[in-house]
Amino acid sequence: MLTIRDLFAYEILDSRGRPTLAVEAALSDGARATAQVPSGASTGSHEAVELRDGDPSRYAGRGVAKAVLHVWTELLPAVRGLNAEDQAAVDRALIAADRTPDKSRLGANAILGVSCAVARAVSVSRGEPLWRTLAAGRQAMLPVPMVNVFSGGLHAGRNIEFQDFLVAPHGFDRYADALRAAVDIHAAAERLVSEAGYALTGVADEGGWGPALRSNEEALEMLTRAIERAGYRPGEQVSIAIDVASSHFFRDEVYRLATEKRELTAAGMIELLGEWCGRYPVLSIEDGLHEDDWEGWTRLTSTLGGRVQIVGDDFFTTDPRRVRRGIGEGAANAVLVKMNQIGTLTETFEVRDAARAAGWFAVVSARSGDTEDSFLADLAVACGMGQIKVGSITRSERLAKYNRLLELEARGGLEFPGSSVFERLRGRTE
Ligand code: 2PG
Ligand code: MG
Repeated sequence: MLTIRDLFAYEILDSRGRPTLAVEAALSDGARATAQVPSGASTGSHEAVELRDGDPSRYAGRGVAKAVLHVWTELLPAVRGLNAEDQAAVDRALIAADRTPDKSRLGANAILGVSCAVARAVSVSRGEPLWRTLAAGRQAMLPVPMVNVFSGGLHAGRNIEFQDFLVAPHGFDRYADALRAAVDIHAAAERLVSEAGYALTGVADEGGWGPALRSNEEALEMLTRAIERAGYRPGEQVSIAIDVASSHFFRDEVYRLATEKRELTAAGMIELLGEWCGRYPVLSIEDGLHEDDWEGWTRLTSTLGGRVQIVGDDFFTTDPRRVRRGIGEGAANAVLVKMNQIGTLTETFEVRDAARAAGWFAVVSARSGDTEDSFLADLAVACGMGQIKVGSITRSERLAKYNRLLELEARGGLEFPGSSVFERLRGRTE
């Protein structure tokens, strides 16, 4: 039996220069591998707890020395000697060692680091690509990338309220061509923004442009023009996805769209999003309503869900229990899958399995604070749900994932689904 022999953990920095963990797992046959843990900024309040030291003398309290220590003192004794190829048993042992429902005692960051490092060490031991180990015989495929072009909200100093304006280049036969279209559109967007007289002094947290546009609608309008300017057909080859991240501008029961000069109720938001879906080639809306407005989400889904992907991120926090409730209530038709929101690979796959069984879409996603680890690319391939969201096409923590997918396509043997991913949405991608 291939067993876990040792773990090694240390503090590293993420793409925002904030501490996170790297964990190495060593197996009984000598195979070893390391995984790095991502970290979000626009977090959902139901996420598993990322343990931070709270010691103001180091990294303004954001150090993860305690989480690192927990890998040595508590997680290693819990998994040492276990069958490394039984990921579910390893993850169960990690969860049991923590003893809390939100992984707050040992830290979801520490737990996830171990979960991922063990999986990767198994792939090293077997001499197979990580995605194959993760897929464990399930159908795998390359994903359509959802690429950030304009950033707002917490990722860009609250210039506009919506957080991500992305392109989904689905009308292509190959992943490499889809990614190239995103690069062309990102460049065209820069030209359009400069021509319109906006200052561009750098990129936002996920590598997208973060100009102080006049409104959220202007971002949609510019993005549509950027798709055309780059020579692609909006809707047919390239659609728009938005991450509204609405919990982050919801206060006192209203959505405060300051740049739009509007304060909206849930009904108002649904109406506005519906209008914009009619006016622009929007295929996907993430977190269009507040993370606890279950009734509103059901209304949003029954209104727009036939033609638009309605994605829960902060709403579901990759929690199998919340996703199952969402399926029962028809509160969305898609889930954003972020490993560190829940803290183990097994629970991440549980979410994927629930989504697939319900006929939902699923988008495997990075965090705004990410690392040079390409694990997520293999995870997206292994999930086989055909979509990934990593941020923009600048900044190497993003490119680590995109480039890994280029490698996997170049090596052959994996299908790129293109527009067929979205065929259940009425008339959106024809
Ligand atoms: C999101 C993510 C990635 P964060 O909201 O979808 O864009 O952001 O990691 O800050 O939660
Ligand atoms: Mg989001």
